[in-house]
Amino acid sequence: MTTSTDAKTTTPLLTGADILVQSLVQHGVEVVFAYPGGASMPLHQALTRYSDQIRTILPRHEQGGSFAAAGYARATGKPGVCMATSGPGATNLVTAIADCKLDSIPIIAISGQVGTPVIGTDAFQETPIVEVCRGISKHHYLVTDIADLPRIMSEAFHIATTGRPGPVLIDIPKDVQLTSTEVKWDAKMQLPGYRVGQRLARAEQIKQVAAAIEHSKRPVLYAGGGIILSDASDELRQFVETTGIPITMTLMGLGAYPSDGPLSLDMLGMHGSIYSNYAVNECDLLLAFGVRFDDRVTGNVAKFAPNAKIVHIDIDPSEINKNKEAHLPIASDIKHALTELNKIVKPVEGIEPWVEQCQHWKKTEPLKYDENATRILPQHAITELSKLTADRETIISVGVGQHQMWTAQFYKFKRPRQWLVSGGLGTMGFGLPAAMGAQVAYPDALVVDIDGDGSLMMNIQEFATCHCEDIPVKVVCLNNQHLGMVVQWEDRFMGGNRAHTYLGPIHHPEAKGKGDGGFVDERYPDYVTIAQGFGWTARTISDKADLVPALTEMIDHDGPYLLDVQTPYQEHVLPMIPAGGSVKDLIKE
Ligand SMILES: Cc1ncc(C[n+]2csc(CCOP(=O)(O)OP(=O)(O)O)c2C)c(N)n1
Ligand SMILES: [Mg+2]
Repeated sequence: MTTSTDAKTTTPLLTGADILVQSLVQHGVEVVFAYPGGASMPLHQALTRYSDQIRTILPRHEQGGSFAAAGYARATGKPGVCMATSGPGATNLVTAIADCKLDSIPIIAISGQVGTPVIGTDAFQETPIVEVCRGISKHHYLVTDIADLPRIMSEAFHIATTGRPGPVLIDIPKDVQLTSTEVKWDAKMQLPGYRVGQRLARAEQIKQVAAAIEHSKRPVLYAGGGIILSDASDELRQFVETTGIPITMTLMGLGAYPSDGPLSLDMLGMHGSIYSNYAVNECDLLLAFGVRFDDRVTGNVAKFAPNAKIVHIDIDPSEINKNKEAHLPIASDIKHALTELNKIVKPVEGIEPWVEQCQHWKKTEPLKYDENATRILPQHAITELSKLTADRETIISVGVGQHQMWTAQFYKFKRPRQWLVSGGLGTMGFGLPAAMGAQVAYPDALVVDIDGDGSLMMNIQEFATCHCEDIPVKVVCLNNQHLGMVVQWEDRFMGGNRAHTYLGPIHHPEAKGKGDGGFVDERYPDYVTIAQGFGWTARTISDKADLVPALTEMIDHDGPYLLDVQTPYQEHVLPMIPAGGSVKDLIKE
């Protein structure tokens, strides 16, 4: 946090809007994704006065802007900032705020509000956005006095980025934006109940963990998004290397340890690898680091790691013993805990047979698909993209559905913050704007949104933002003409009855599941024409032989590029442990 005493002497009077924007500058903000309206126009006017210090990007929908802020935050670790007007603008931020809450992503969402004299009167474009977001934000402010603004800004950035990170909403009425005051930048934060600094594992707790490791014969490390959020990937790698313990990662934890690393068991859970789920099922010690025992990981929680002693380390004490009771519960920053553990742990004696067993499962039950299929299978497209981009700085985002799970399975992530996924909320429409935000942070990186045809549609208007703001995002649309993941559940659990999961015209036989079961050539909509209409370069392919050349063309292209890949819809994401099930319910075929 920066405080400026100069400002006190040189700018005696500043408007609320200028205080807010100047405060963003002081907090190191480089970019704001902001869509204007009546109640936020003074903020936008102020943004133009600081345009040499902050880039303001106009998204084409506030949901796009807020997911771009989230993508920026996920890719950089720095807080992302988005802004909207009151009423409909503010409610359009709600989904991304909820998304960031569930995935612990630091964003600052700023909304204009109607003037303080009319708050509560159902004034034009009034929504009580603080009330709406109470349960889905880490914290929230309605600024009623301009004098509070510098303190609120400091608190908001502090809360968003410390402890377990999360979204903070600042709702600022128009009259507070317009009024002027002599600023006191050095206002102290007033957060008496917020004491994140204490969450560090104590020396005796670290010793207990080390002892548990020493006595185990079949340990498994279950690592999650907390590793990435606390910037503890290096410490984690060192820990794995020293101890020799096999590691599996959650959807949010992918990249914490390289998927091609010698001890990687890849992702666990509902669509995780068979070998990771076997390993967790049979381990005698589960080291749950920066995770929350999400139901998509555990299935039937009573049957999850049934024979294991459980060490759970997480920064948020409310996660400890929430879903699964831990034998060694520790509320701590995981980077600190790993740093301390690394000082005392040794190679675990006698785990060789266990490591061999894990390698055996990995070899005999790999993640797989039909490599000889005549059509382009989505898994194949992802595998080829992974190979083609392995040696360059690449960031991958996804929508939600089958394509998301296949990307988690088949893209070889090597480093933290390379993988942008809406994990907890599972929000379709996340992929394109998240990629946009990451690309703004890293203009020279290759940023690819591997999307589903359904998900892409949900924020497709951001094609315009990418074109107009020179954001050279690439999109690989795995187009199966269906809401594939829902189709998969229809096929597996509902007798294949199609219930509004076909994305083409309703008179097509496929809409009722009455197709001939073959490859469906008709595609609706025409994504290539749409993308071209937005100024993108675009191409569609359906022949397998075209895949690698087309991916290469996309990667080498200078600006935004859409590659529409026509895939069959009959593929299922496997393996699968049905919701609420356990390893014994695992579906392999
Ligand atoms: C905003 C939102 N609405 C609905 C869902 C439920 N849902 C989960 S996956 C899915 C299908 C996604 O289809 P698509 O993007 O084409 O991906 P595919 O599964 O075909 O790869 C749906 C409707 C969701 N996750 N998010
Ligand atoms: Mg689809």
